[in-house]
Amino acid sequence: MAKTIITYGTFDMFHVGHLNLLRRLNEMADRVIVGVSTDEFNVKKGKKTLIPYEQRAEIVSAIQYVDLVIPEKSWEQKLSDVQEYQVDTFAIGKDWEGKFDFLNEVCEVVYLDRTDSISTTDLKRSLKRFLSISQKDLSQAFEVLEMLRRDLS
Ligand code: C2G
Repeated sequence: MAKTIITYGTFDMFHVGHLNLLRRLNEMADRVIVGVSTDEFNVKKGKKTLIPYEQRAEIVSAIQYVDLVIPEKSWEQKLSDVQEYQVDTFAIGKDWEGKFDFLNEVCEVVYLDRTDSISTTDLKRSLKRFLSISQKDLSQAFEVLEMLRRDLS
């Protein structure tokens, strides 16, 4: 019997942590379904995203490990999704450990190790730092790099 697994997430600024999780799901089942949080639902989650839902869903559905992308619009939809898609396993990163144990009534629940040292929050922080560098400092930095390049060549 083909095994179906489901997960949910925002997947904003898609990175290797997201990819590793989806690859793990693909190793655990025959069919991988991903609920991508809509922009409206992220507002309810208190999350601001850089990439709009349509693009995040398109990126996730283009990942070879993913068979189906559905919109995640509410916290409550998981129970009905498990029934609708005849899901065997619900899996998500350990940052949600224990939060979805109630799903044990209808399917297996698995919390997976996260990929260390990468997160959308950190990427946003680095971007903010990078963008906060003044034009003057940036051009000075480039001048120094240019001088170094000339000295080394
Ligand atoms: N993840 C990971 N390693 C990282 C970063 C993220 O394994 N370094 C995993 C998370 O644990 C999660 C998935 O990637 O399982 C997607 O992460 P987010 O986009 O941050 O998802 P989140 O906003 O937490 O949404 O109903 C559940 C929510 O939709 C989860």
